[in-house]
Amino acid sequence: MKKLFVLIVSFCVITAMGRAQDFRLQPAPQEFVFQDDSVSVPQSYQLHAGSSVEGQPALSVLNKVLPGADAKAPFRVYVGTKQDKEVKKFRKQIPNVADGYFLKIADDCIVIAGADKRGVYYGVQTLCQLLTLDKLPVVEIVDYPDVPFRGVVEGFYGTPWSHEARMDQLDFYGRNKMNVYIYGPKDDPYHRTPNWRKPYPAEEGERIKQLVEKAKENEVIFYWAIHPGGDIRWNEEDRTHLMQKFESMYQLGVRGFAVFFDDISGEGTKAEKQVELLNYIDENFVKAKKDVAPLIMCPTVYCGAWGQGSDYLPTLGKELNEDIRVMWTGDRVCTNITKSTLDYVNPLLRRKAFIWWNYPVSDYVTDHLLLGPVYGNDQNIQDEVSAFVSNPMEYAEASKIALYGVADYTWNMADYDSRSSWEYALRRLMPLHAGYLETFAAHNSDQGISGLKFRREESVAIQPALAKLLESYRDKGLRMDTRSYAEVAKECRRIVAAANVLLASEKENPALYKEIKPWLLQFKLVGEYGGEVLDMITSLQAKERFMSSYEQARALQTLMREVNDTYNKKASHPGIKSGSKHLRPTFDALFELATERYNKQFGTQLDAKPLPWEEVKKK
Ligand code: 14T
Repeated sequence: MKKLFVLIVSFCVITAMGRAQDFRLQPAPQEFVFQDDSVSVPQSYQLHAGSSVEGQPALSVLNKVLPGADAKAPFRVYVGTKQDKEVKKFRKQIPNVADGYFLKIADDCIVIAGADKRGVYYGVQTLCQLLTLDKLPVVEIVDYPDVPFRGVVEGFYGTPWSHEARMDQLDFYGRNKMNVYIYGPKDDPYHRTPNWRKPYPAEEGERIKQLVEKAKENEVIFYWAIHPGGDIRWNEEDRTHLMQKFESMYQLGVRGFAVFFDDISGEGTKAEKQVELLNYIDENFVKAKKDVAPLIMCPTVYCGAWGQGSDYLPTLGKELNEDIRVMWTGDRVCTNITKSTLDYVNPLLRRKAFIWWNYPVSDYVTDHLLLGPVYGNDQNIQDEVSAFVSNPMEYAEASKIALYGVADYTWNMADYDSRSSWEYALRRLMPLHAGYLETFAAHNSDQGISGLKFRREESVAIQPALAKLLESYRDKGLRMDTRSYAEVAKECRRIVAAANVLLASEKENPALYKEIKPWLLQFKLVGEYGGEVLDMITSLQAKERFMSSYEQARALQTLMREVNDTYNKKASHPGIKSGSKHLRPTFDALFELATERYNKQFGTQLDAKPLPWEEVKKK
């Protein structure tokens, strides 16, 4: 049913395009037919643009990537929405889904026909991706999103993103077909208690204006969220404060509003009071303005783990105006989104949940980077959610590794492939050194033990060898599994090489470099440590060699602690962890075993206990 078109697979693009081995359209389109043929990129063309796209972002991007509009050129480009006569002939091919589009590339024309303006914009974005090839493939694409609203909620604790990072993110969302950005950083005082009642100082207001402009250029809805629940009084005065704050944001150009009631206690948590306020805002502000997007609320009970069986969610479900969107993080604060959590919450809310996915947010494990693939969310929930937004890390550039995945997953769930989506992201972030970045990301993805109990895979490819090496060395000493030994040794060299290359590649992606540098320093030490530990276990008989590796390994333990103690000090979980799920624990265990064996053999008393990342706190 889904693939209406015969799918002549994408290697046709590859063969037609020569060098484009890694070429991939992402987010993956829903339906496409590539002919085994290609056309040169038109140097000039007759533009037939419908009136509904005049002055719209779709056209300005098109003009940028395809300059050379010329009334006399033989090649034609038709652009418009289904209302426009310019694309009338193709009306039947336009999907009847918001943000959908039909894109056709033929030897004499290009057609970009959208269900709406944003659909046209996305058609142009797909064309932009195809324009990275030397020649354009002859193709027809029918494409539309599975989830109507896709994007990001800047909703973490810790240092909010910089203005520059946000500007860059909005461009990134446009390119990746994400259409919402919700501004709600916990540590902006004007978002939350104490200053939610006050308008922004002029300079900060100016920046918000710029963000709104930038969002518009990228067909992104800029939502501004307020978090009043910490000290709100349910009286007319505070209601007026809130309305005035929203009005001041409206004056700055904001056309999307949200109210967050998460992580509070006391007065602010009362469902009836929240409902009364939200319905009031909905009727007297959102709907009264006529040009404001649907109101979003984050409930106090925002996941299954908070208050099962209370009246809170049913009250929201029954009393909230039906246009108000209600956020939900799943069965727990940080977890994958399943069909079953939606089967639970949607009937209570009497609407489709607006998913706030707490990944790759790392504010509860700030000593870890979460750079792994996006996986684990059910791939059949497109009809049960009204939106799906990701709460990222305070590291905007590094968060893109996950956000590429979220954009791909929310656009086309059934076809989502976490591994290829992740590899695409790594190539986009560091095209010249993607393989090195992959090594780093593969070993920096798990949160470690935390109160929120969300874990990710880490060191997936080498983990079996690590386990086999440790087990066989424990049981059989030097008659251990030599193949695993060799694999692990190779991986240690790969780690050091990746760290060195990335540390020397600041220019390729300066923003990313700045964010991940302390973890690169730590990662390099982990690789070197592994190498020394491997030397220890094969030099048990050779006293001098063993002692030299032992001392190196000890020194590296100290240096790893030093990096952990030096960087990222103000964080809630200070320090720098790398390879903490499998690499470091395996190396520590091997270190301990080898040292104990040496002690036994030579009657020495070398300290066999590895120095942990940090001093273990006494209770
Ligand atoms: F609004 C909610 F959906 C939500 O997730 N709120 C916060 C969010 O700002 C934060 O980034 C996220 C991850 O830490 O989780 C929520 O905050 C918590 C929740 C906890 F249970 C912070 C610490 C907790 F122990």
